[in-house]
Amino acid sequence: MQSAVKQGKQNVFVQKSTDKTATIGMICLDAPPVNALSGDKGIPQAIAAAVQEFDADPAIKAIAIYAAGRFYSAGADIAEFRGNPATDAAPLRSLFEALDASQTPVVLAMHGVAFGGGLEVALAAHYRIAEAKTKLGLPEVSLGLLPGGGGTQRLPRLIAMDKAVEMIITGRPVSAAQALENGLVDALFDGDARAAVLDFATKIINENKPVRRSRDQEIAAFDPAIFDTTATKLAKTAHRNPGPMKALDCLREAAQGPFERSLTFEHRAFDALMEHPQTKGICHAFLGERTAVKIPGLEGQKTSRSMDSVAIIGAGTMGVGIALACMKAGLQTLLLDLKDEALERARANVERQLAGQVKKGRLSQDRADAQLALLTLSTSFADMGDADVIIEAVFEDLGVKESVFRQIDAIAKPGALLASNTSTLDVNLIAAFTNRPQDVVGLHFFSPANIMRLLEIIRADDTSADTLLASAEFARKIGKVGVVVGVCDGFVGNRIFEEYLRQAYLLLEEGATPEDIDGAMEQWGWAMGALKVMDLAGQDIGWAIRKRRKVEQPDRPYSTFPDQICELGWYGQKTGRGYYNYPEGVRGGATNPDVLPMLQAHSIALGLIRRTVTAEEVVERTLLAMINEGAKILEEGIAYRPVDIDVIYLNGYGFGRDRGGPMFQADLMGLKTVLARLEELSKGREGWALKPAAILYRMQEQGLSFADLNAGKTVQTDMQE
Ligand code: 3H9
Repeated sequence: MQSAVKQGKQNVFVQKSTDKTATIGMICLDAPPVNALSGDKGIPQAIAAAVQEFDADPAIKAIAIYAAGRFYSAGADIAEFRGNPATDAAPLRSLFEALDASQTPVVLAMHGVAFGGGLEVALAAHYRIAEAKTKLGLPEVSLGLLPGGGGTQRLPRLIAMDKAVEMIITGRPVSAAQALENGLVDALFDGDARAAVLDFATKIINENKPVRRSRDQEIAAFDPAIFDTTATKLAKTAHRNPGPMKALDCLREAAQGPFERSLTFEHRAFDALMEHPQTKGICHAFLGERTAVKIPGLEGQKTSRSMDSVAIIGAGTMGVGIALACMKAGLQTLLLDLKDEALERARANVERQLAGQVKKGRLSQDRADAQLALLTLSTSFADMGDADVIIEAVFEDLGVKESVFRQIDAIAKPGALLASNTSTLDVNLIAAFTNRPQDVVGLHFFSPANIMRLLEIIRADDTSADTLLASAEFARKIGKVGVVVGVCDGFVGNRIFEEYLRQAYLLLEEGATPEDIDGAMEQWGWAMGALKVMDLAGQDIGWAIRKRRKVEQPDRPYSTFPDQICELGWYGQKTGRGYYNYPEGVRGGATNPDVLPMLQAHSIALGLIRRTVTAEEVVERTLLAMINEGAKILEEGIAYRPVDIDVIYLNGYGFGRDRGGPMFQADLMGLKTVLARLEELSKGREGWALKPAAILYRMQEQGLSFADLNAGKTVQTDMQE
């Protein structure tokens, strides 16, 4: 067999493979890391050109497409979705046209992952084969999109309509075995994709198989009721993600045909979604989560430390949550506490939580047992000497932390990662309790620590680069989104949350009810309104912070209304009463009828005439407060990039994924509007709290958006100018 007749562009390699029987045109996609079909890199264009060139060559009897690397393809390049559908989608669409036009049979081999546009290229090929472990999917709806490369039109021509609806509407991939069974692929293979595609192409030549275009196939008979029943199911979530319902419309059109007409319908629907602000928000979230975990200046570097065992000091709720997360990741987990009773309670809690997961079918009994076997409990601090990572999760008091860190310093092995789970204290002070401040970092988990994906990694002044890399690796290992931030009161998340809450409380005083506030936020996209969050977290925690603030920041007064709630002992869910009542069996809380009269009296005492507060006002004021504080955080260098703040809010605070995060929202509003609204509001009641951050003015002068800062542009200071 001869080969390597011709080599093509950078990420697409073409060659002819000739044996006794025939010549096959080979096209190999090689674009690490995920073989995304980047139009900017000319990938779909190069494949299309190769298909056309091979098709024009009478010696070539079949065209074979396959990919090199970890897997076949993750689909279109999401980073190139700039909201300009005419140009963003054009290169891929030309490739589908080239495949449809080919008079030479095209065979395509998939391995590992075949997603989105990648699978759509396969659907447009004439024969498809998949390596036995491949996952095949059209996950576009999870980005707020729909398969816009003919996927909604070709898939139901290859597999039954109900299966196509299921795959496209849920975005869930199918296994290679399922794909074979439902007719999505023609054969499975083991091993090398190049060899397999060559074999299959040789076979179709030998068997004289024809060109077989999916577009020409008939949709098999099905029950049309599937569209209405699916639409009813989707109606509940359509306001959060427009993709699935639009995809369903395209499938409905496919059933009407003809292909060309319904394909145009699909393209238009896809193009409209590309410009939809919620779709943009979801795509920003996807890429943001992969950006925010990278530490500027340390990209591509790895720690040499091992991260296989962890010791957690403090067996309270947080300690148990962290332990569960570590056990799930397969780490040897040692839970330490001074008291046997605390450890007994912790073990019972761990067992209860694992049993709960088994009962819900989320975990097998075997895996639960295996996780439990990783847990050791001890009252002896000496046992933590071998741990790779030590996490302190004790009472939030500097004196207590000092005593714990002095013991850690005495016992921990050299090179161990020493972490505090403090949410409020200065990590520099904590690091100074040890003789190895370079190894000390803050790891701020969010409750429940085994569920919430966010981990704020707090770099203190002396934290070494390798300690940051080790912390990022640890976060990745236990399935968290680890975002590095600097030291300040509340770090990034809680510092912004405080300003957001301040506005919610001011609005309560001005006329809103808790239901007005939470209803507006939840309708807009938050998983839970601010006041319900406080009821869930425990009002006493916020009360303690406000008492501290009163002393530390007397010039930044807080509403005293939440204090009145706390004085009554209404700490929220744990006491059965807070802003809401929590009777047995009522999920999410019921109206607390005593709150409104209390608010009315409070407003009178402040000399305020209560007014109607609209949902728009609630959303705008709280969001502007977040954006403004986020801007200050960037100005101070506490967060590296605006997208880090977005990712913190998406993963730790229930900010709606379709809303992309507060800084993304600022760009949607436009800096001019943000500044104008902040200036206006800063003239009003307690306006000091919304005085625009200086950086916002500089950004406006220099024509910069937050997206520009994410892309690496910097804001010039006056000194630099
Ligand atoms: C589409 O196809 C539209 C078409 O229907 C119509 C067109 C007309 N693009 O997740 P990982 C990057 S829409 C660009 O950490 P894993 C990612 O940012 C697309 N970049 O790896 C990261 O970058 P970095 C439909 C992408 O092994 C790196 O690759 N497709 C894309 O855990 C590694 O990613 C999807 O929705 C992309 N499509 O998981 C699939 N995908 O190196 C989305 C990844 O800078 N992707 N990157 O950190 C995935 O589900 C996972 O990435 C995958 C790999 C399972 C593929």
